[in-house]
Amino acid sequence: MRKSGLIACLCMLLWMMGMGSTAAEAHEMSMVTAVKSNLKLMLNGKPLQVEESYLIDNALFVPYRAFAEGIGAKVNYETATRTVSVKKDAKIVRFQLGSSEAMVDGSSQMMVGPAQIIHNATFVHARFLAEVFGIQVQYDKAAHTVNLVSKQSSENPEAKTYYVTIEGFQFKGGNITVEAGSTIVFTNKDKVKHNAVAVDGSFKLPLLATGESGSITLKEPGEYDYFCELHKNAMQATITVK
Ligand SMILES: [Cu+2]
Repeated sequence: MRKSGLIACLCMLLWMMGMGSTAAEAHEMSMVTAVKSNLKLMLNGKPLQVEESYLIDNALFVPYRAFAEGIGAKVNYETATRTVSVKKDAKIVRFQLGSSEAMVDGSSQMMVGPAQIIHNATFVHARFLAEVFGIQVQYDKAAHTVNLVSKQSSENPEAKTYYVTIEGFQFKGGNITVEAGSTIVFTNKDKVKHNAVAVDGSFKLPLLATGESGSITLKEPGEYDYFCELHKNAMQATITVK
């Protein structure tokens, strides 16, 4: 009776030790190096959906396929060499799973970390994959949002990015003159929701909650009178595109 109890105890102990080490390894893999991220991704003011994202050493890693397709690129995976190709316009980026080296149109560039598998999906550094295709990346800490702003290749090289703060029921910096093709990022700092809607219907931002941002890109020269849908009388401004 006593002996069998001791053996049972020993077995239990060995089993727990075994469990302990696998749990620790799993912990190291999934928790220490990659932390699940709750950052939102916005592309030109519209949400870019990815199933999951992770922070690895404070760098945002996203599932490469959803992200690449979201920014308008085409992806291909070659199983034999474990190589991912991402193509957008005339540019091709290739990288191998587990490697930090990427080939951009045939020339080598280093990424902050390797493309890697987390929970059966392959993740890659979001900023790298965006910037390599000329997409600007802005991190809005307050809004927990990463804003991606793409430029069309046909666009005016003079085009810039402007920022309008919505605060105190006003479009601060909202009466502006911008170069054709410029992007205007609106950020709401009020406790109530606001948006920006063009009188002529050429743009309409969704209602932005506190800390949220949305952006528009204006390509056609002209005067764009706009207002906030919820506070039409109090909030009006004009963007001039030259
Ligand atoms: Cu408003």
